[in-house]
Amino acid sequence: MHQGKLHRAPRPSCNQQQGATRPGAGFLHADSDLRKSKLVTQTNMKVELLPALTDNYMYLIIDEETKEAAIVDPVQPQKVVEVVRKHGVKLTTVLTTHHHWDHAGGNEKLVKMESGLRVYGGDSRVGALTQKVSHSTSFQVGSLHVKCLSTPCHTSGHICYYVTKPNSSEPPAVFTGDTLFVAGCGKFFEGTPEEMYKALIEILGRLDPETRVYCGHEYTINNLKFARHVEPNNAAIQQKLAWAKAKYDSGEPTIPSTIAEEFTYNPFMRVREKTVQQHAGETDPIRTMGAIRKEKDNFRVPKD
Ligand SMILES: N[C@@H](CCC(=O)N[C@@H](CS)C(=O)NCC(=O)O)C(=O)O
Ligand SMILES: [Zn+2]
Ligand SMILES: [Zn+2]
Repeated sequence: MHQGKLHRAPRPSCNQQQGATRPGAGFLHADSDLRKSKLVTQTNMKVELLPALTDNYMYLIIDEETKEAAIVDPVQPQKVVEVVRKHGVKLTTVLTTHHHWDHAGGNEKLVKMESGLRVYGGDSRVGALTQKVSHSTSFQVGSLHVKCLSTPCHTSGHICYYVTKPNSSEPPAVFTGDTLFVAGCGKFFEGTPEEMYKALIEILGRLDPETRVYCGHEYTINNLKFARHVEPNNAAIQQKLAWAKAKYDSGEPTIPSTIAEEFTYNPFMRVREKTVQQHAGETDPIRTMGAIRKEKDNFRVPKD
């Protein structure tokens, strides 16, 4: 049983403008408490995955050299403050992927709880914004280097954050919000198939293939069921789905993946493949992108 076990609560879609502390939000917390956090440890950088709301993730990024930290999409500020205390690090930076309430809805409260925060984002609609960024804007979090990647489509101001440690052999990390999910992508609320093609294939697709992908939601199982519908004979999809179901059953995240892996099972990263184009009845990758996104918008996810 994979359907409805942890994700049973009804939830608003992410484009609705709501406060993260709206009345009646309590029903979401039980679900989020069943989901385990996870610490990814490298020599230079730690990433703690923090489940939030029903299926969102916040990410605490720690620079091991300076113990300075950044938080990605802190929709539940109280949880963030607790984890920052637990690690004994100095939180200086908020990285906001986009203005939707389930990502940016905690910013105002967090800046009241922790003073002196720099709040980055690519859209004036982001709450408590102090640093408006655009494509290739770069800055440091301690000794870590952060490069902003503009990926408009889900929203017009969407930013992905590419984090590296200069002169390190360890893999980089990219925080992709609602642009790239494990095995899927965000809905095209404010953009076109051409823009998502550019985001997924030309920007994210050209990062170091070993880059770890940290996305905004735990949608992996549903995404892989759609991927299987698009490419029924793709063994990478079958394998990843079996693995994701096992993870889900133990409450563990299916995140991160890598850019290289995404090219093997994510239909939106595979729009140049004949199999995906044939499914869409198209011969052009951008038209294929538009067609499969439209199909997924109306896809009824099977029980298994
Ligand atoms: N289909 C989503 C419904 C929620 C939704 O619309 N999520 C937004 C991000 S907040 C989205 O872009 N989803 C991508 C998709 O459904 O493929 C789910 O699996 O729960
Ligand atoms: Zn979202
Ligand atoms: Zn969104």
